This record gives sequence, C-alpha cells and structure tokens, in this order.
Amino acid sequence: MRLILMGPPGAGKGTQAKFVADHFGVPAISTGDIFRANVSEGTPLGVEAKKFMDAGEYVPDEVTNQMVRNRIAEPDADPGFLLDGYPRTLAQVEELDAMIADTGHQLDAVVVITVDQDELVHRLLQRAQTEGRADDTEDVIRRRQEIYGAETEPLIAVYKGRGLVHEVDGMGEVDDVTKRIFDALDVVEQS
Ligand code: B4P
Repeated sequence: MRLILMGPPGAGKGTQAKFVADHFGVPAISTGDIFRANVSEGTPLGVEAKKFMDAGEYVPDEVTNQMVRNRIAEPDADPGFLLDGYPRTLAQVEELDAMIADTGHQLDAVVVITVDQDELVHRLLQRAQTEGRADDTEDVIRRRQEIYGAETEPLIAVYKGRGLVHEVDGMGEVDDVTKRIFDALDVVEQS
C-alpha cells in the first residue's frame, strides 16, 4: 500500500498515521516528525527547517522533496509507505509522482481527514499545553491554517481527479476516526 494522509494542521494526521501504517505493515513517514527530529539534533537541515516551522510557513520544496526521496528509498519502504503531511504543495505532488514512478509502483489512496475549524484550533492550543511545540501559538496556528487553505487544500481536487480521495470525518474519538479510515481503505484493499 502506498498511501497519503492529508488534512489541515490538527486534523489528527500524526495521531492516525501510526495505527494505519501498523495495520498495513508499512512505515509511517511524517515530514513534520523528521523535521522536528532534525531540529532537536541541531543538524543543518534542522537549522534550516526551524526558521520556517516556527513561523508556521512551509519548509522550501527542494529541501522537503530531497528528504522524502531519501526516506522512501530506504528498504523498509519497499513494500509501501504511508506519507503523513506530504505532499503539501503542487510541486511536491509532481515530485512524488516522479519518485513513485521511479519505483514502478503507483499511489493507492489519499485519505483526507476533515475537522471543523474551531475544533482544530482547540486541539492545537491543547497540544501547546502538553507538548510545548514552538508552532502551536495562536498566531502561528492561524498562519498554518491559512497556508493550508492556500497551498494544500487545492491538492485534494488534483487527487480527486485521479479517483484516489477518501474523505473521512475526523471529529469525535480517536478510535472512531481510526475505524472510519479502515472502513474507507477496506474498499481500496479489496479492489
Ligand atoms: P506536522 O507535524 O505535519 O503538523 P500538523 O499538521 O500540525 O499535525 P497533525 O495534523 O499531524 O496533528 P496531530 O495528529 O498531531 O507539520 C508541522 C510543520 O512542519 C508544518 O507547519 C511545516 O512547517 C513543516 N512541514 C511538514 N511537512 C511539510 C511539507 N511537506 N512541506 C513543507 N513543510 C512541511 O493532532 C493534533 C492534536 O490533536 C494532538 O494533540 C492530538 O492529540 C489531538 N487529536 C488528534 N485526534 C484527535 C481527536 N479525534 N480528538 C481530539 N483530539 C485529537
């Protein structure tokens, strides 16, 4: 399975990615997590990414694309992968198309998690209290939502045009959302 998990910041992509990836026996690849690991290790990539992440901006495509290309070339991603938070721009979609074509495979599905705007802000402000992420302040949360609307939401139409999109209601309990995702992907698995 080659899957993408999409949705606005706070939709629960990271929360669901692990369950979905475990279910299909593929690695969950989160660009946000990889950036954060690099920031905490102080690598050159982390120093570069931090400037953008702290402001709620996207890290430049060249940096992000190369990082994903390297990651999906690792052996554990041979049987497939779940991408959490990538692609986020049209340029990333094109690059991912090329990466997957290079492996001779194809994308199986794009799961889009939908959540009300008020609930998104509420969840991220709550996470600010528990995890203290630098990009979970109210101003930065708003900026991230704006950028998502401008840069990433249009990608849903692109993938809808390819017949790959499964929209899943992300409101309610974590377990219920996981079940909805599995139900949506059952159809893909059986086809
Ligand atoms: P991400 O790490 O992807 O962050 P996110 O979109 O905010 O998180 P997510 O939707 O995964 O929310 P989560 O499950 O944690 O990106 C961070 C930054 O990295 C970006 O702003 C950008 O700068 C950079 N970046 C990443 N990818 C990039 C790319 N491709 N190109 C350029 N830049 C990129 O859930 C949020 C909270 O809700 C958690 O506290 C969780 O516990 C809670 N929650 C989840 N499900 C819930 C539920 N059902 N009910 C109640 N709470 C729930």
